[in-house]
Amino acid sequence: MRVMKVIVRRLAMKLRQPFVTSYGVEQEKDVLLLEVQTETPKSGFAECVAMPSPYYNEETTETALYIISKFLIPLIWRMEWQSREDLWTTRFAFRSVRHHEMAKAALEMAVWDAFAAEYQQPISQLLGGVKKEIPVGISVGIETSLSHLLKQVGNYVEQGYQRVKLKIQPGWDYVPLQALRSAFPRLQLLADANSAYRLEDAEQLKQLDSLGLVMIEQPLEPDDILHHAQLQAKLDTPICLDESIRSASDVKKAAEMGACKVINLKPGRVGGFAESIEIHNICVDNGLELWCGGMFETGIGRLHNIALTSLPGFTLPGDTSPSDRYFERDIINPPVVFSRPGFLSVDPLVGVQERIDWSEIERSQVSKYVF
Ligand code: OSB
Ligand code: MG
Repeated sequence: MRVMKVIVRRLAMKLRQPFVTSYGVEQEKDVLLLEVQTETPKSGFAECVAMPSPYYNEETTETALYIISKFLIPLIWRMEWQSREDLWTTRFAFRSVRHHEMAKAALEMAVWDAFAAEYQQPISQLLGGVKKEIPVGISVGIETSLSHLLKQVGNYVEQGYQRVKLKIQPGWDYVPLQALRSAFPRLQLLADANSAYRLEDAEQLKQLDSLGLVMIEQPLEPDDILHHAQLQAKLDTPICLDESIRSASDVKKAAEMGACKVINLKPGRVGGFAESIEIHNICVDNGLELWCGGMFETGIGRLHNIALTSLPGFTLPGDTSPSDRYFERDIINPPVVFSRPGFLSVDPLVGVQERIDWSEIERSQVSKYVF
């Protein structure tokens, strides 16, 4: 398989409701959607998880667009993929570009998706997936009202979500978590701080130990694996790393240092599927719990995350909620829905092309670049 053409579409998709985290508010989903066309021709798709502002990490939609068009696409023309093993060469070719994992992931995953279409193999099977159905959790943004939060979470629990993740920051942590714990004593509950704390806040975070959280996600700064290890030594609650993990090598370092017990894997954050499989294997070998996170993906990224979650080492429900969590209308048809409350089935899809809703893509498209 060779790639003859790359089409980059930029879409603006309305979110159902603004999503608030410790780093800011998202109103609209700014999507870079990549399509790679092969000789046959078949098309592979993937979306970039970079956001408009550099608050989650330093990449943005604009930097990703620049890196993809100026540095990554030129590397693709010389490549050829004939076997599943060849899919690891994309990641290798991209190594000359430092970091920019979100930009790399978009193109790398589009190549995997094209390979699935070209050789008519389910993407989940290509990745090494075994599960037919996966459990799902939900991520809840920062709220101002406790009663509204309780109502909202009650609604999610009723819908069947298998666990609830609450975004926290100093001033919005113990009180809402404690309220959720007393309202839902047996709920799998976790907190995501998106790096809003410092090691000096250890005592404040230690208070959360009494709430039986399944984990606390990314309490400290992204580059600070060392202090996460020091914090983990003080906490009973397992630490989960999200922003700190950009590569398999980061997972190895975190495991060696005892910086966490859980990994939130987002293929779009670590440079794509090949790196994700390696991370999965390291987690299995080191006894780290693993789940698949999300970045408000459209159905295309969602289907890819679900396919990845079908690998055996994903031990906990992910943030791979159905399409209607964020979008009134998704760009895939049918949208992602529960197979039964709290679960999603793994579609044996030979590339997401089968489920693309072109009318929705056209409706939300703001620009298009052809390479
Ligand atoms: O920290 O996990 C995060 C969304 C965007 C960026 C970072 C994060 C999130 C979420 C929502 O928590 C996950 C989702 O439902 O897609
Ligand atoms: Mg997170």
